[in-house]
Amino acid sequence: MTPKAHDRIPPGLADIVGPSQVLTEPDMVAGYVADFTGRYVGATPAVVRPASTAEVAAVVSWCRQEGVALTLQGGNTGLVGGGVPLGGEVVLSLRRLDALEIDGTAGQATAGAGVTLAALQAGAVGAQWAYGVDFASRDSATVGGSVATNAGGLRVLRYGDTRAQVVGAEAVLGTGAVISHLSGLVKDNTGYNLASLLCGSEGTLGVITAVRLRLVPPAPQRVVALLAFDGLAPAIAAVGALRREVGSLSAAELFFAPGLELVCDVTGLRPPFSDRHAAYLLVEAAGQSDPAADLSDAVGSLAAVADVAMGLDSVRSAELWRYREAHTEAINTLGPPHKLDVTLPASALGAFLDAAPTTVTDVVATARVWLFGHAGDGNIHVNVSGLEPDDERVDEAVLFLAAGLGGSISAEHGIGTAKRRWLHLNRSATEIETFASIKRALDPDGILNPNVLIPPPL
Ligand code: 2HG
Ligand code: ZN
Repeated sequence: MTPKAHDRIPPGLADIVGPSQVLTEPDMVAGYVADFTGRYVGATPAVVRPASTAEVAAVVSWCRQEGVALTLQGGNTGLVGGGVPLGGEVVLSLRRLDALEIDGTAGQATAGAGVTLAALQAGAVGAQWAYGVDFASRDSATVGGSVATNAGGLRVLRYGDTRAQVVGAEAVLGTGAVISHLSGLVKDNTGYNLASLLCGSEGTLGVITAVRLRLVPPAPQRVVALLAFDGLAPAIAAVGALRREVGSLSAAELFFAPGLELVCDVTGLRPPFSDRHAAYLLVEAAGQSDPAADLSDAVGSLAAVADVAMGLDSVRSAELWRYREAHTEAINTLGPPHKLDVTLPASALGAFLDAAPTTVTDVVATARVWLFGHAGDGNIHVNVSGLEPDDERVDEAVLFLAAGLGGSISAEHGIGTAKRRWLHLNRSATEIETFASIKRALDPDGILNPNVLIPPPL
């Protein structure tokens, strides 16, 4: 059965969640149908906002019975069109599932899908722990979305991606059945790891309602250095050297002169250095004892650093981080960008960064290319402005470039709707058919995120 997109208000939903939690008025649903960039804009007959796992299960069962398709949504910070109702689906918002429990003894948290990343981080800190995943949209992004997309972010080189934090999950499958495995046992070889399967499944297999997450020891002593380079090669070489030499390294973020200048123009920040430099590397070290000496020594032994700004206290560190974190909002002021989130093998990072700008302008000469990202794990965000939202020629050229160099077409944002037609660049036909088989088993009627991740049959 192909699930229907609805052009009318689904009446049974209000009986489950209460009339006030089924939003239908255009001004009420506006924040749920368009993504942050404005590139992906859908439409929905209703946004339904359950408050418990039981309500989610009832909503999914009702939708299955009625053949109604759902788009699952957390904080709506996704960047690949996976969280907005591009096919006219009913939006299932998980934001009200916001219970958070910190188990200080185990060093773990049980978080509802709607807990924001910032609330989880604050809860962990309050219990003298920390959460290992962090990214710029922390105030809006939710735990459920971050698990569904296996979010990466700024500290992957230190703590791994979201999957590395997940030790259990509760979810409502597309059948309406609930699975719950939240005990958090670190050693637990009792069959398939369904939490790990759900992680990165982009809402195609089940609705994650809660997760059990490992916490990490706090690293309150934190220093940041912004390094300037007059070429790309020494900046890339510095990443490898610092990863090897600074055991407390927690981030290594790369950006370039045009991006920095745009950030300064848009935010009013003063440039960090009096001279312009080609490439910038923001590195952070964090630990229980002061990592400043380790980081300064390692920076001092790097070749070809043109200038350095140190962030030795939290205020200056935050200022330096802002040059990197404000890229997304600054680029968005130029109109909806195309975002290509790729990972390169370390050995091909330089070749990719060299080739990316002309790969774009060979296709659309007037396009503007912005490169930045998480150099410590090879994840580069190629943002392109000046393109029509539905002109995918540049997207295709950049993804072919990345895949041709041995990279991934999605590092951390997921495949969503935007990239599923290029999934074959990284996954064999047999793998994609296996994905489809798993989906059929867990979501037999295809009602969960029907236009996400798995390419439609040819
Ligand atoms: C980041 O690293 C996010 O800041 C967003 O993943 C990247 O805006 C982007 O393309
Ligand atoms: Zn990122």
